[in-house]
Amino acid sequence: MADVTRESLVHTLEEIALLLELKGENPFKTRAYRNGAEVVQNFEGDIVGRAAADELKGIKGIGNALQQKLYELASTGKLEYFEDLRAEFPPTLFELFELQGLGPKKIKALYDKLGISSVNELKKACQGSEIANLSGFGAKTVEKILGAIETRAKFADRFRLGEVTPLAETLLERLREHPKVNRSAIAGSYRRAKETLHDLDFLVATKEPAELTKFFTDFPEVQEVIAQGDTKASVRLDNGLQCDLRAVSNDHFPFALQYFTGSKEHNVALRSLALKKGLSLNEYDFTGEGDIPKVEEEVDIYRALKLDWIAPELRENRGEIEAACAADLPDLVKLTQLRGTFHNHTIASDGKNTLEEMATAAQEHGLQYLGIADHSKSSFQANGLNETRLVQQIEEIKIINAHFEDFALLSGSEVDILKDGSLDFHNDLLAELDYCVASIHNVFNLPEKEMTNRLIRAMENEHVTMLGHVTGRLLLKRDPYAVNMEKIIDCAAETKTVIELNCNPWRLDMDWRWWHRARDKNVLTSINPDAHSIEQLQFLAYGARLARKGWLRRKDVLNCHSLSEIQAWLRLPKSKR
Ligand code: DGT
Ligand code: CA
Ligand code: CA
Ligand code: ZN
Repeated sequence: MADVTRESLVHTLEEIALLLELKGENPFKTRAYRNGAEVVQNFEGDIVGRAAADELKGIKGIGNALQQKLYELASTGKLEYFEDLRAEFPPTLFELFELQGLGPKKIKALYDKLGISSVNELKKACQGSEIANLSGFGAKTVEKILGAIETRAKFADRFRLGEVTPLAETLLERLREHPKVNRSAIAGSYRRAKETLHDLDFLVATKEPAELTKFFTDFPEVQEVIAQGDTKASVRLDNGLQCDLRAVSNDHFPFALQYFTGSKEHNVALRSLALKKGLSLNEYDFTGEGDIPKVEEEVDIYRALKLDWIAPELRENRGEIEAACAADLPDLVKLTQLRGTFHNHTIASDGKNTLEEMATAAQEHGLQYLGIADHSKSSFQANGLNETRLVQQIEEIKIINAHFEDFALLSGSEVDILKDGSLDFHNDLLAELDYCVASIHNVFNLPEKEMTNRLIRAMENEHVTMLGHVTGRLLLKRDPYAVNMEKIIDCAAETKTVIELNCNPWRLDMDWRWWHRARDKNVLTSINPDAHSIEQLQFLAYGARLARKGWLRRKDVLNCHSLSEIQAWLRLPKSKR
C-alpha cells in the first residue's frame, strides 16, 4: 500500500477538485473538495490516523461524502471514485499537474480553450503565439511554463537513491542466489552512492551468461526488455527504472566491477595513470609489454597501480586518486559507528509514533540516544508545538528517561527560522532544551544575500546547535533555495554551529559536494534521519553513505560520540565546543 500522508490526502482532494472543474461540474461540489483539502492541510492532530479509523465526524468543513472518501483513501491507500474520474481523461493530461507553477485554473484554460492535454502539446503551443494571447496568460507566463517543462525534462528518468535501494537489494539477492552465479554486485552510480541515479548496473560472474541474461529478463518486475544478448541485457521495470545486466567470466569480474562502477571521470584518470606505468586498462583486463599484474579482486587493480583501494563513494575524480597515491585517503565513517541521532519527530507534531515508540525503535537500532526535534509553532501545517506544549514535552521526556539506564531521549526542537533570521521561540525557552535544530520551512524565494543572512543570523544564536536541511532542496522536485554555501560554511566554523546531513531520501542535504570543504574548516556534521516514523530511522543508512561520499571521517560526525560524551559536549557553551 502506498504511504498515506497528510500531503497525499490533500493532493488527491485537490486533484479531484481539478478534475471536476475540467468536467464542468457544479462549482459547489468542486469547492467542497478544495475546502476539504485546506481543512486536512491545516488540521491540528493526526488527520491520517483519524481518517483511517473512520473518525472524522464533527470536523468542520468535511461533510459526509468527503469523510467516506478520506476513510477509503486512508485505510486502503486507494479511492475508486478518484480512479474512475481519472479514467475519463487522457492519461497524459496528468503530466501537466507535474509542472511547477501551473495551477488548476491555467490547466483548465489550456484544456478547454486549446485542447492541450500533454506536456508535448503544451511545449509546441508555447512556441507559437496561441498561449500568450490567451486571457490570463502572457509572454511572461509562457516563459515560466517553458522553464517548468525544462526542469521536468531534466528530472525525467532519474530516481532518488533511497527510493530504489530496497528494490535494488532484492534483485541483487535474487541474482546472488542463482546456482550458476559465482560473484555479483551492483556497480554504477548506485555503488558510488550518488543521490539520484539513472539506472542500475548489475554484474554477475558466471560460466553460463546466456542463462543468466534470460533469468534476468524473466524477472516478474520487468515491463519491457530493451535489449538482450548472450552476455548483457537491459530492461525497464514496472516502476520505470532501467536495469542493465552484464554477465562476465570470473576472471573478468574485478575489471568489469571497477569499470562499471565509474565514474567515467575516475576511470579516465585511472586509465591514464595505468598508461604511464605501461599498462592498458579496460573492462576485461590489463594488457601491455612486460609483467602483467595478477588480479583476483578489485583491490588488486588499484594495488597494481601503486594506489590504496579507493572506496566507491569517492570515485568522482575529486582528488581521490592523488590521495590514494600518497596513502592519504580518509578513513571513512561507517553506519555502525553512529551512537545516536538528533532530528526526529513524534505525534506531537507531524510524526506517526509516540516518544516511547521512537525510543524503543532507536534502541533496536543500537543507538544510545535519540534527539526529539518536533516542529515549532510557525510550522502550523506540520502541527508545530507552541511554548506550552514544548514545555510539556520536556517534562514527558524526563519521565520517560527515568526508565532507561544506558539510553536517553534528548529534548530538542526543530525551531523555525523566521523570515528575518529570528527564531520561532525565545532564548529562555531554547535554553531549557538539550539542543536545537534550526530550519527554514517557509518564504523560500528570498534573494541569495537575504537568505544567506537569514541563516547566518540563526547560526549566531547561542542556542542553535545545528542547521536542519540547509538548502531546502527536494531531489528531483524542488531546487535548493538561493544561498551562498561558502559563507554558510565559514559562519558554521566561526560560530561552532553543526550542519546536519539530513538523510531523508528526498533531501540528502547538505549536498555531498560541500562536506570536504566543511570538514577542512572543522565544521561538524550530524547525520540525522529526520524520522517521522520508526521505520524512517533506517534513513540513517543513506546518510552514512552520503557522508562517506563527502569524505567524512568518524571524527567529523557529532553523533558518533557516545551518550556521555554528547551530554558533556551539549553542556559546553557553543564557543567552547
Ligand atoms: P547513472 O547516469 O546514474 O546511471 O550513472 P552511472 O555512472 O551509473 O553511468 P552508466 O550507467 O551510464 O555507466 C556505468 C559506468 O560505466 C560509468 O560510471 C562508467 C562506465 N562507463 C560507461 N560508459 C563509459 C565510457 O564511455 N567511458 C568510460 N571510461 N567509462 C564508461
Ligand atoms: Ca547506472
Ligand atoms: Ca547503465
Ligand atoms: Zn524540517
